[in-house]
Amino acid sequence: MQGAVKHLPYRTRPVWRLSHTAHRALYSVSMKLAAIFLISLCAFAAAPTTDIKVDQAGYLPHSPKLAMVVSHTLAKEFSVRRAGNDSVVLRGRLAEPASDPDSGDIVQEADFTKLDKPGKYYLEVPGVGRSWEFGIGPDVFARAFYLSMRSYYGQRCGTAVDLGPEFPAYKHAACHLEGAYHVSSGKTGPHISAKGWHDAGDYGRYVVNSGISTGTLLWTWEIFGGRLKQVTLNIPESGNGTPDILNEIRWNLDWMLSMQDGDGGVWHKQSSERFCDFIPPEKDTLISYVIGTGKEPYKSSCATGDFAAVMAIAARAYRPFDAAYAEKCLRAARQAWTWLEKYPDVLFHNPPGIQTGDYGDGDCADEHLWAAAELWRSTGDQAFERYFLDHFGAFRKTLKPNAPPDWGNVAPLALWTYALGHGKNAEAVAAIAQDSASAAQQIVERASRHPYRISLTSADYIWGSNGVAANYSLQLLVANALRPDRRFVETALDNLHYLLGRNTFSLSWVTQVGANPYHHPHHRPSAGLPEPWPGLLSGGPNRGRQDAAMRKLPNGPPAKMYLDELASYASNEVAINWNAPLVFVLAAALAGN
Ligand code: G3I
Ligand code: 9MR
Ligand code: ZN
Repeated sequence: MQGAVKHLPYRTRPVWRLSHTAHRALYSVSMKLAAIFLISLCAFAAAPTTDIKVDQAGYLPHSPKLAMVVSHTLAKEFSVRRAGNDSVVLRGRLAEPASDPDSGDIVQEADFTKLDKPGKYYLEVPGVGRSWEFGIGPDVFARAFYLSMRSYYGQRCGTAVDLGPEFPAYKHAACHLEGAYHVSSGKTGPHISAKGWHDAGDYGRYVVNSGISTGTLLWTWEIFGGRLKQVTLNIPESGNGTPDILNEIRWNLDWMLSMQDGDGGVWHKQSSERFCDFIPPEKDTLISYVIGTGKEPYKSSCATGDFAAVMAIAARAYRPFDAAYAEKCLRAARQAWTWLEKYPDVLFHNPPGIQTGDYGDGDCADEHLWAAAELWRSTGDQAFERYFLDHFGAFRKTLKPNAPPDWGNVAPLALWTYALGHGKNAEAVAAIAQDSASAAQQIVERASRHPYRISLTSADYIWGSNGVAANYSLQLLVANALRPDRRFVETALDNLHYLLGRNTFSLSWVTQVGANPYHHPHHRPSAGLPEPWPGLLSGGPNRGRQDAAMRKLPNGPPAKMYLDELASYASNEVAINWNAPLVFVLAAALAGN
């Protein structure tokens, strides 16, 4: 265009000859229009495609870097371009297509591991399009860590919450300030309603799920604390001399402590009789009941076991910062243990009239073992170690490649804490380390054959499958702590890449993280906001399709059984026990390597 104007000299324009100034003005306007046209053309051509799947947070400089391409054209090549100036920084060939039966996708890998220069990039595949932007750098997961750990502050019950100027509309007034004993609890009258985190998209508080969530976060501190000490979460306690991750965890420990009865037993949950509507927490006026089993001894063994384990870890974690609090936690743990010894098999199921979360585990022997192991690790007392050594053998089989820990299965945590704490019985420690390494090895091998490089099996696409993926990462990272192996860490990061966008939907499953995050979690406080509260992991694909929205979804491959819809609580709710292993793997990734 410029050339065309140039080779028509002014003089040859007889009819509408313009003054020099007018011509310059017209020229400048036409150039601007052309530029706008070209820019909009580029922008149009450059809209990212879901066919190229990247971790939208990014990749660590010295770790493997893969993107997955799913296209019908079966492209051959790809390039990586620098965001901002679009220069090509690397070209490569796509791998042979591989079929993934879990998603039905034909996947080609793009390997750009060689690229280790920090920066912002995107992938381009001729005939397919361009990817969302991602970073390479040692700190690419810092923001995701900050938001996902800070999301617990957003889940706080019993206080006003305000995410501050960065997230102006994200606040709620103090909620659920009054509690009462439900008839099933064995007591009557008012009960204080103290602190805690809302479990998920609902406002219930459940000790079993709080247990594994808080335990996982305390382990995050214990294992990666060196890297986390300085991380501020911008919460009300920030700057008080205690690391913020411990400040946040304490909010929930305080609620758990309030759930212990005078005899040491711990009630299973505190919630309303039914789930409230989609209203902000402070508008929920349903009575918040302490709910028990309905008959003697009213408290449940699984809740009491989890409680004992978590309070024992807390005793270790808070000792350097607040010895009196640590002591209080330890005392509570010991009392819970005593109760558990007396009542090892009291199961919980929702009593009549209660429709909220059940977390009804059919066997509390693993919670018992976890309590013993954590109490031993914190106190060194022989009685706890003896219990552990007498019972751990039966649980060795839980260290397997297709069942990472979850709220109903805490036996692996028991075994690991004994080994991580250098238990006195060297044979037991060696056996646990060996079992863990061998399971991790098998996960690595399975994942390396998976077209998406993830640890999930077809059977793992259950309610909270994204939590399963994150817990595989936890399992691999603990195995790495026991028997260091680079591949364990890399496979753990592969699951993180899956959660942050390298999946069949090209969705980042953490709210407000990445360029293409999911938008509609089943999360009451988020309803009606332009974007959901930040840092929340979606439950993810669920072949069980246990909600009405999902039942309308034609049955298909399990990894596709997901809806980014508010109504889909079985695939798109958020929960503290899924966010916790996400925080764990993000903490591992924080240092960058
Ligand atoms: O483990 C089995 C598996 O072996 C089987 O193949 C599969 C078939 O569907 O089911 C698996 O069990 C499922 C289990 O989750 C897995 O953990 C159950 O069907 C499923 O009903 C169960 O769902 C639980 C759900 O509550 C319903 O009770 C979820 O684990 C649990 O995370 C979820 O928790 C809820 C709380 O109740 C209330 N607050 C929100 C929270 C998150 O959605
Ligand atoms: O909101 C509830 C969610 O937290 C639970 O995980 C889920 C399953 O127990 O139930 C949700 O509540 C729904 C209820 O079960 C059925 N009616 C619709 C409710 C959602 O508004
Ligand atoms: Zn509340």
